[in-house]
Amino acid sequence: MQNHPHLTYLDIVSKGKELNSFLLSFFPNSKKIYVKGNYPGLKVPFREIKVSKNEREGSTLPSFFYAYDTSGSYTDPSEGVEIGKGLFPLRAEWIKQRADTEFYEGRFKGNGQIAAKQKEPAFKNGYLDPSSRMPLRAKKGKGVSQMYYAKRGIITPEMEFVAIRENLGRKDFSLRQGQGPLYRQHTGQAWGTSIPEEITPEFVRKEVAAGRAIIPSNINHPELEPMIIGRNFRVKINANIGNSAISSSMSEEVAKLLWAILWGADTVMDLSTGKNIPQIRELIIRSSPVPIGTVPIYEALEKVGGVPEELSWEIYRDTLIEQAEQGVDYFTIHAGVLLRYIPYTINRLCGIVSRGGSIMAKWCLAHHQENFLYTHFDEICEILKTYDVSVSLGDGLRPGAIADANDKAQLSELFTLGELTKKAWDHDVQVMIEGPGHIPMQLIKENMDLELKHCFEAPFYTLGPLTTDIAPGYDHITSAIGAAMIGWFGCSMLCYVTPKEHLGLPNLDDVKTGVIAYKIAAHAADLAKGFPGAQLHDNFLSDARFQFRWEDQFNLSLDPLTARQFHDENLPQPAAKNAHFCSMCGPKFCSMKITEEVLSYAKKNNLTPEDALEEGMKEKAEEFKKIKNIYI
Ligand code: IRN
Ligand code: FE2
Repeated sequence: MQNHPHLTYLDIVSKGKELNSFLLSFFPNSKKIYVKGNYPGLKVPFREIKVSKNEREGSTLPSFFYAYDTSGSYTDPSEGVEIGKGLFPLRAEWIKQRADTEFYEGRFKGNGQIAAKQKEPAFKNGYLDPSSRMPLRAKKGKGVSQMYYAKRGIITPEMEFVAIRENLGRKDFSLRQGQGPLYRQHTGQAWGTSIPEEITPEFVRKEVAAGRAIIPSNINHPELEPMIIGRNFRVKINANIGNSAISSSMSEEVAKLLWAILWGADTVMDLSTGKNIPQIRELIIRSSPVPIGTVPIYEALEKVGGVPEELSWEIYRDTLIEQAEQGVDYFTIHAGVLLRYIPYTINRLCGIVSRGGSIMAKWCLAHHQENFLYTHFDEICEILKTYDVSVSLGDGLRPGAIADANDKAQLSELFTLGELTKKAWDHDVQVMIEGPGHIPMQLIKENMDLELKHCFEAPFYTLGPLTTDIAPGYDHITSAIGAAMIGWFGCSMLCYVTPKEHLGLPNLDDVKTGVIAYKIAAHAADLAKGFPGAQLHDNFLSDARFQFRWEDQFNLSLDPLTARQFHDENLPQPAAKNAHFCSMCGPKFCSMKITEEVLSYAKKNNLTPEDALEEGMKEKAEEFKKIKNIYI
């Protein structure tokens, strides 16, 4: 990106105590604030963006805007977070209070040995001592998942936390009580959804109980700041990170995690293959305030030397338990790739493009047996419910070319995912459904409608979709178009695609570009759905733009430093920050400046705005006539 062309992961991981100020420097005039809940000690983070005094007459707009904040305590200077130290385990007490779990000696010994004969892990100044880490599991006969509690009418602190988080810009902040254009909000079209004016903990509970939303929150990830994925909530985005056999290191992946959440990733998936998978994951989970997802079949495959035929249920099961003990919040499981569907992919232009899907297809064909993820699905659910790991049912047969969109292989798998959804719900396991892929625009809505119908409204989580295949190097754009559409139609989470898609492993710049492209798609969808409060951000920025409050315009944007740099390329002088024009049109041709003049003309001459426009335009016409040879 423009403002840090040579940023490498070392620039992030070597910051030490300066990490906070370094990360905060990308958001001038912003500070971390917390909104308290009813549950003792519960506080929900937001990023407050301070704006200068509003000059609009009669404006009651406050001088701050609260943005949804995914960056955790990395942007809270009072926390003194450093890489490797781990985060404060804010959920530890909530989980303990439920009295439904027990510590036990787990399998993972990657980051120091578990102290012998200890009953509980040790904490130093409130922080977990990594060398004493022990996993938690459900006590025998107890349910621990958010869905378990939701179905029984119980509101958890996690539910209250997400309710406050989603209520941004609503009554809590008294931002919608004003009058005039700043408060104007378009009505949206939320296809088949019913988003309430106020999101209450009880509304959250109902959505989770119905399976329409999930709160991925493994009991072994106490550092997590809970978030919700469902179509009656803000559209979320996921960023994929992870090393491959040939590229990238452990600290590089942690740098990507911090970078992704700084720019707004709501969840992060660690797709590491190659060496040190458990060690990388441990560092990522302990450092992450957002839910972490994985595709466990990748690690299982690594264990058998990369030969899919050698995979077995036992190896896979052990991998699931190890990852659940570490605190992975959701697993992608390709249980819908059935043996009989594989022949449907033969005549495709691009065959099977899912990594997990192709591994399972190879196993099924080699053994001529049904997919063991499908045949052992109940046992998988038994494991997931012990730790409250959510399942993301993988789309192993998604289309990988525009020509293959919505074909028999893809849709057959979708119907099977619906069948598995019901099974998981019987175990109180939280479910979301993965979707495509490569889909032309006219076929996107059908995907959403079929998913809702056949998967009983479980949240949809799609990869893009890419709306054309002709732009390698720009697939964050080809896919953000599809992502915005499907988000509007009801998709709950959008898996980002970076400019490196189909070409190579993304670096830090690609991660940022991908996250910002998807923040745009998700927010555009929230606007179109008429999500209460979403448009307020736009109104704040539009207002700053119209009043030529340049600094505010930069600071309110998704990427303030880039916006500022683009502006400064032509007009670097400090005085230009107050100028009522920019270098795009220059002082004489700025439409906003002209309108501003029209309005003040009206005031001076006691005209209605319509008269003024007429009068003002006549005057402007005269002015224009005086400027000669403007095109030469
Ligand atoms: C999301 C929707 N469909 C696929 N995804 C993501 O793609 C999935 O969650 C994972 O992060 C990534 C790669 O999955 P495959 O290729 O193993 O299916
Ligand atoms: Fe692709």
